[in-house]
Amino acid sequence: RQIVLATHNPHKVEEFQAIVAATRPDVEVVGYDGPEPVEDGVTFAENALIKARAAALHTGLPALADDSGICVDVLGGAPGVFSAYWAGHAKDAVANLNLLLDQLSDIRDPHRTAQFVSTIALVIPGEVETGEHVVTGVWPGRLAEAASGGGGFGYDPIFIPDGQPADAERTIGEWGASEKNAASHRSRAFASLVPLLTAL
Ligand code: ITT
Repeated sequence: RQIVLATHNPHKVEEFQAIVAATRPDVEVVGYDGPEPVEDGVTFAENALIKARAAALHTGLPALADDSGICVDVLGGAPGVFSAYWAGHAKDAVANLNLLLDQLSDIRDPHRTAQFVSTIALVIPGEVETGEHVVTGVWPGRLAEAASGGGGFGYDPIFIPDGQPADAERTIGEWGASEKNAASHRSRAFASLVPLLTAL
């Protein structure tokens, strides 16, 4: 069984390969290098469907796409769907993260709460109406006041997930890849998708 992953973000490919292997080792996640559609949706679900539909159409394979981001409560859910481009058009992860830290420079705990959100679309070609599925995973936490750790990608160095021992809290940048993949918004969303993969 092959499934194409409609992303141009190599970090997402790595994470999905590990997450899928843990539950469905019979499914091979293949990369997608076809045309990149314009992501002009205003919700994670719209953008995930835009990406998955394009890859399913182009390859004829079942396609998965993740649209994700960080939603900061005190900013009304921003950056949200604009997370990849928060500081401009260049998809510059360090600039994005620094801008977010600046925007929160006057905000102290307990008001620095945020969630990582991953919405995954699965599009199965040929299955009109029943062939599109959308699931979401949310990972609650808060933003650190400074970046730490070199692991992961994007906003990982400033996100402190809930549920850690109070005297040993770390950002995801300080977590290992397998630790992140066992707990993340992406793996939470994928867990909801697993029952739907029986159709593959
Ligand atoms: P594709 O559209 O090609 O999949 P992308 O990186 O542009 O790649 P999105 O449009 O979904 O994907 O943007 C997601 C952004 O949200 C990503 O670039 C990061 O800035 C942030 N993000 C999402 N998941 C994250 C994670 O697990 N760790 C850190 N930052 C994350």
